[in-house]
Amino acid sequence: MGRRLLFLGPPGAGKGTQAEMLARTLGVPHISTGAMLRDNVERGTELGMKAQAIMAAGDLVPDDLVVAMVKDRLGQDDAACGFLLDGFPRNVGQARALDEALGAGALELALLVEADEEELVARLLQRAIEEGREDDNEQTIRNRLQVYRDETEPLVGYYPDNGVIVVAVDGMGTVDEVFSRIVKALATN
Ligand code: B4P
Repeated sequence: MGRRLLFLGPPGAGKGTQAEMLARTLGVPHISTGAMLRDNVERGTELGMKAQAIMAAGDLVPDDLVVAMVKDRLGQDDAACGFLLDGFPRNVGQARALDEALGAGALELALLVEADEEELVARLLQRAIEEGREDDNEQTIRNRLQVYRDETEPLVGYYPDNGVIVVAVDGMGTVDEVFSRIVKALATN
């Protein structure tokens, strides 16, 4: 059985970047709800049409839509032997839905990647220049950070209360430096 992990952390902390590298190293699928939603927007699916304006404002797409999408993805064969969730769950309601779908004790560990707020904003503004993502503008970035504090940060308390350890990793520094910290944290947890 491969590992069953999830990444927590504010936008810009490097979750997506690190999750992709780690999933490759561990040989498990990288399941990013942000990437899946952006793919739906690009393809103009019904889900994409519902999600587009919400994502552009930096708000959370409704739980029922995201939970159905993740359940479907976790039901695919490649996720039977482990997975790495990135960007999901985003609030306590999603975390409860995931617990229900997987059954108690299925999640092993949550990695919490953190960085200073100025660094988060700088990285996302840099990505705006490089990739032109619709939600990487200053106003939306500030909203995403607020949504993170209000909705997602409570999971840092929720998981230990529900038997899943949360391991904090310093997300400052280069991508490789952060990755080594993650590998080290996993070797001892
Ligand atoms: P996400 O795609 O999850 O976007 P994010 O939180 O901004 O983080 P991301 O993973 O992209 O950034 P990262 O820190 O890796 O979500 C986008 C939107 O989708 C949400 O706002 C919401 O609307 C919707 N959504 C997604 N999941 C949802 C859910 N479960 N429920 C409801 N709605 C949901 O990296 C940022 C940048 O930093 C990158 O450009 C990277 O290259 C750079 N970077 C990384 N590490 C670095 C380092 N060490 N040094 C310098 N730069 C670095």
